Amino acid sequence: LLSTEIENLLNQQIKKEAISASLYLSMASWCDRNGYDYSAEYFYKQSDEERHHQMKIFHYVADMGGTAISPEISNIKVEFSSFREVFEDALEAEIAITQSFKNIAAKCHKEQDYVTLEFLNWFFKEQREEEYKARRALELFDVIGEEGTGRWEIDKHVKKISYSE
Ligand code: OFO
Repeated sequence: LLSTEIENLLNQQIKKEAISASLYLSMASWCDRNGYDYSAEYFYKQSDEERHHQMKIFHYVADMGGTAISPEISNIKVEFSSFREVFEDALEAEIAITQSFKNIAAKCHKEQDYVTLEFLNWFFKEQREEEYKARRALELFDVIGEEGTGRWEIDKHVKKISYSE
């Protein structure tokens, strides 16, 4: 059984994952309408993954006898001031999510909730990958540069970002 505090933290995390899914969808839409097709594809996929994270935690709470709460989401950013800003926001969001998981894990340690701690391991691995991809994307802006056909070139390379362990 989950403690009330851990259950609350997990429900907050469900909401954060839902916000991430929504934010990535918004980023995909922005890239789509601004002609960055590969990046749009990248963010559509990221959005699906976040939905998967959300559901993974949702089922965990439910399976552990808790009340999984379907979150209300509002105020998702629609406009971005530049192509680069989209990726900067993505990295910032992933770093915040990693920190959030660390806080839950710290609480689990304190309460000796080793079952939830073990469940969280999967997410730490996942975050390592997500942060890597977001950083890699941002590096493209520095390596390739945005002048001339730079942004077009960056978009093409976003397609190739992959993570190997
Ligand atoms: Fe990328 O945030 Fe979910 O876990």
